[in-house]
Amino acid sequence: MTATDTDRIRSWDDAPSRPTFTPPPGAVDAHCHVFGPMDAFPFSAKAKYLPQDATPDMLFALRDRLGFARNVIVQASCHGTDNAATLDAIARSGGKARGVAVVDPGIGADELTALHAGGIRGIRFNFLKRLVDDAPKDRFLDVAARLPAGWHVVVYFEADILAELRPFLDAIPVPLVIDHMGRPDVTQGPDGADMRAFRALLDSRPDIWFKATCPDRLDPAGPPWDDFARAVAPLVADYPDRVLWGTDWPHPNMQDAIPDDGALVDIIPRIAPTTDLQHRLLVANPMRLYWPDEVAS
Ligand code: 0GY
Repeated sequence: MTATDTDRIRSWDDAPSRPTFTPPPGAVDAHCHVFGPMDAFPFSAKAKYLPQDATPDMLFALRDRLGFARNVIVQASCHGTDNAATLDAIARSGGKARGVAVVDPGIGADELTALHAGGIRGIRFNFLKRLVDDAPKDRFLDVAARLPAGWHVVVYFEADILAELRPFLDAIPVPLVIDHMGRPDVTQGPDGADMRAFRALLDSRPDIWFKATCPDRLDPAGPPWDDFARAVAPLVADYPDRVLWGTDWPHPNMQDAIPDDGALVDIIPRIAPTTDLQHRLLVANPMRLYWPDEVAS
């Protein structure tokens, strides 16, 4: 191995448990990533972490093992604004994956059209300083106003900047999807300050969606992530038509606390206890957002 290979990190479990919970037919893992393979799709010079390859075949094998049918692949920050790895994974999925890109805000109409043809249905704005060097709000608003019809914007931020971000979020003229609920402190409970601020955001517009994801990132107590389940279940119950779920595989940057994907799936019935909620969370909602062409209107 070269020195570079030695430094590359692995943040996922190669042999996750099989979940006890069986997802409904057609379930969508609506937040996951691919890394590389680096030989074909090198990482960005600005990448803040250098992962081992997490390939489309690995992702699709996990999808099948966990009982899911489709994936929404979110461009990971380590690939910068070159979406080739994400597009390659979508192309290999046989129609079972769509994606969210990260673009230079100066991107032109032709490139956006090409991304649409490749299965992209949204772009991601990342405000985590440990992942990206800059997040130019003015330029983000400019590109958000030029997106192809039906696209949305995914936003990733931490709870402590939500108030500061509100004017920017309010100005985005397309639907929003908030990654990991804006990373609330789930130990505050369902009525804590972070959850109250997040609910105020959801209540401000009917077209803000969220991902009830990442107990492993949000609950410092670790599995079985009781604080996460307690804080998030009421949110899913109160906004059942605007919520998505995903594994977050290959769990970027979680190399020191790699979650078991089977255990992650088993939190679903704790945050969505009825078959009706589970169907909305895993099938109806993501299909409406990512495969509207397959949903009867
Ligand atoms: C996530 C979270 C993280 C990383 C990325 O694009 C990324 O690199 O999203 C993180 O480190 O919190 O959603 O995958």
